[in-house]
Amino acid sequence: MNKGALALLVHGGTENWSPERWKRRFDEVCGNRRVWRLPDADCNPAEIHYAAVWKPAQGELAAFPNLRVIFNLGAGVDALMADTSLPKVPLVRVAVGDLTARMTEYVVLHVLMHHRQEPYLRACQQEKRWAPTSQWPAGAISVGIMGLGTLGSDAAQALRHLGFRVSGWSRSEKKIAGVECFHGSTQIDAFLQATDILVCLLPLTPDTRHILNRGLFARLNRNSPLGAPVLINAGRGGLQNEADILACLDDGTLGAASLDVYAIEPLPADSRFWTHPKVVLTPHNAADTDPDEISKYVARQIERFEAGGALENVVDPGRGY
Ligand code: NDP
Ligand code: OXD
Repeated sequence: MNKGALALLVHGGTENWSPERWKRRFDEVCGNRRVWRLPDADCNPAEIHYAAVWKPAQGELAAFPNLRVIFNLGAGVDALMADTSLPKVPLVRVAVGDLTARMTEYVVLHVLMHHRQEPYLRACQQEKRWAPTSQWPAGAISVGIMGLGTLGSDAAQALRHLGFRVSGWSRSEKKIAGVECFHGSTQIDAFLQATDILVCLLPLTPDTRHILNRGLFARLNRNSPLGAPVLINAGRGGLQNEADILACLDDGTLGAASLDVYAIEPLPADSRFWTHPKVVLTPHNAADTDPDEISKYVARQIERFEAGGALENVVDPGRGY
């Protein structure tokens, strides 16, 4: 197979998604393959065989008639799946150790933050108030992870090593040492009833949209040392019903929430999440994709594909992830 040119379409809008930064990395790892940073008036769309993208505009990829593979530069492909004109070529997503390790750091940080009552302790510090509360061991807390894929299974293992009781829920059956695994709609109730801290690492698909709602929060365990269940969502904003989260925090159905993702990003200035005393908020940076590692991952996959090998981490369009 002849060497095809690669088009880079990066529209993240944040420092990590600076198109210049990605272009430099791809130039370094692509040898003599032509890398176009688009838009570029000199680029002939017919010469583009590969596209490496983050948040391309709807319809933007349909402009390349000879595309062979699309590489999403992140793990979640929901934005691409929503593009009805997406070319019917393999779509590859990111699944690399660096991204996984970053997400596990985020999950461990936030589980520990709630387990060790950090928001309360920081409030005490602000008020110069010496008011220790009793602590409990990690083994007294059950963390339930929705999504036992690349990210969820790694976070589960890390939490288990810290001594938490860990369970997980996925679409298909799983076996992970030391983790109680539930799957499908028939086992979700049992999963939720045992969960004190709910971590969501699901992809956003038609099946999972707004899955984090009042009906689900009401089924979480209410008898843990934490007092009320805690939600941690680093999957996608579309997974959560935001009005339900706020109402459930206000009426005590939820004790606290760590949120990294939102229905509208950047989070609008008038969102109550910004100032809610029970919300720990981060700006969709639980796990940044690192241009160094990801550009090498894409370049390796293209080399192998052109040599007749198989692509890895190809999205199943039927499942949507
Ligand atoms: P994977 O595809 O590896 O795993 C997805 C998991 O979700 C699988 O276990 C899958 O089940 C499960 N799942 C999917 N649909 C359902 C369903 N309807 N019911 C039950 N379980 C379901 O994805 P990753 O772990 O790599 O990533 C997960 C998500 O994390 C991404 O899609 C992205 O949205 C988000 N993300 C967020 C980041 C951030 O910075 N906030 C960074 C990176 C990713 P099964 O195993 O049976 O297929
Ligand atoms: C991703 C993300 O999906 O950063 O990789 O959100």
